[in-house]
Amino acid sequence: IDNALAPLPQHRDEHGKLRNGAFNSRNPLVGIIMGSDSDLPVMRDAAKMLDGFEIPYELTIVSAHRTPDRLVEYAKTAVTRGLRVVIAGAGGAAHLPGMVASMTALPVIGVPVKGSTLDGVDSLYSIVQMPRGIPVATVAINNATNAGLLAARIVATSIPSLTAQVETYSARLENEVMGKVDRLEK
Ligand code: RP5
Repeated sequence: IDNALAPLPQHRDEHGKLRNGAFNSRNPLVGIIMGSDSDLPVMRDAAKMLDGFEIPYELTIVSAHRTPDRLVEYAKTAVTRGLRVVIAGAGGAAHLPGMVASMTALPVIGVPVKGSTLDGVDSLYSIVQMPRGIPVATVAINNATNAGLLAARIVATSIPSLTAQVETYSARLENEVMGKVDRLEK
């Protein structure tokens, strides 16, 4: 799927590495960000889901409190860089999704990442309890798979072939369950 709206990445350094302001792979439609690399084992499920639908995405670390300037740059350039939706995962006092949502008109999906204490309820409450006016669509704790799926559904609103793929995915789930029902009832 091609993103006609997206500009090319702004710059690479001398080693060919993408640098601040050029967060992406080629013409991504979805931005996947997380507060720390420790969130990656959870957040890579969102990437896997998008890979399955062949939706281009970028994936990087943006910390609301450790790299606040990077957060502002990321959020404020998200629309002009061609993204259609941002998935933001964070743990603890998880303000990353809400802060991104405050600086972009794009839909933001928050993934509460379970930390070593409080079973992820801290992250869930931090993300789901956004005050009036700045929405974050929150998925279940550690459920980056659903975040990827929701992002695919959002992108599909403007790409009909993708809608068919999402429907096929759901049909496959239904078939799996019905196969189990058949075996159980034999
Ligand atoms: C948050 O703090 C991150 O999103 C992560 O879930 C949590 C812990 O980060 P690390 O201490 O592992 O870098 O900002």
